[in-house]
Amino acid sequence: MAFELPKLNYAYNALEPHIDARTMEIHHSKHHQAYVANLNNAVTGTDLEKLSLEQLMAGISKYPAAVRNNGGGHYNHSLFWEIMTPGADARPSGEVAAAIEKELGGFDKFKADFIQAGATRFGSGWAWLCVKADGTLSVCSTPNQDNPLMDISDCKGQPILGMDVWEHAYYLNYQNRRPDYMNAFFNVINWKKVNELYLKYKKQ
Ligand code: MN3
Repeated sequence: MAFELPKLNYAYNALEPHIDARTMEIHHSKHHQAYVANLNNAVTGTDLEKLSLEQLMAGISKYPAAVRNNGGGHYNHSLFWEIMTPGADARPSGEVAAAIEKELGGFDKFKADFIQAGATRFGSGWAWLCVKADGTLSVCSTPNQDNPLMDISDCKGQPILGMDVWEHAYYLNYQNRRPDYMNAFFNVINWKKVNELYLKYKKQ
């Protein structure tokens, strides 16, 4: 079963003015599409084609770099599109909001720490909010297309929110101003979806 580019639940221009339509279109239809195509090329005809994306992530240290880079790229972007929405709430609600309050020092501290994780990731990578194995939340970042599901990651957990800090995610609209993009990202976070993912993975 070949991997496929997921459809977005909203139009390319739906996240404007925070994320512009051209960036969204290129990011989804070119960058993400390329990760999907390259992942399929890397696994087709090998034993790996029987594995799910999550299974690939869990054993990534054993697989070729093309699987790590493109499998990570496919996983990360699939989550990224889901945790953004037009008409986003400014702040989290529900149980994830309570957990952010209790475990991460409150929303303002979480936001500062999350943006700091993205700002201090040199070059390309991602900032994450994860549910760790013990069920508590953590904020961390990974380089390139790595993610917290990968066995090689020094930041491990189940990601429930991810922010792409590759230049391709913001350069057309924000040029080199990564902090402006990261602050704008907080205007499009689908907190209902993040809470849904929190409830799903906290139970495991
Ligand atoms: Mn990207």
